[in-house]
Amino acid sequence: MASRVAVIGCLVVIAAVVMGAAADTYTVGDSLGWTVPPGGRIAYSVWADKQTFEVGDTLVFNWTGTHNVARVSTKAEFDNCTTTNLIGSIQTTSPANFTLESNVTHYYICTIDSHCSLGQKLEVTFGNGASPLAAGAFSVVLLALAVSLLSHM
Ligand SMILES: [Cu+2]
Repeated sequence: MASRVAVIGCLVVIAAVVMGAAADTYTVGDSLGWTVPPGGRIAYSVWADKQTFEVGDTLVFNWTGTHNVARVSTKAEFDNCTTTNLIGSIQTTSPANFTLESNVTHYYICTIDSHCSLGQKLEVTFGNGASPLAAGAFSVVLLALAVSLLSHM
């Protein structure tokens, strides 16, 4: 009996860990922060390639000095550093948090002077990591297992 309780306890903990893993927070550029990168835009491409972004994750843009963060909707705007179709408002206070709310490529640029053309831009694409949906489904399976164990006690 006690072992069943322990098993159920473990399942609950595992479910909590899986649910927690479904939403991560990323500091854009890590120690570089959000700035005009010394080597051009490659800095943020390299940084983004190292991450496994998932819907529900949060990006935190940290900066000092004069910068901002604007989310643009198309690759053309991103490439040309134009802001004709902003999604939401331009964030002007650091740290600025953005949630990756859907499974589409997210584009962020700084609109100050020529910062964007100089490489202060970030493109976020989604990889093959477990989606929140998969994590949710896994949790439901664990819950069903726990309920089944309880009903046999
Ligand atoms: Cu800037």
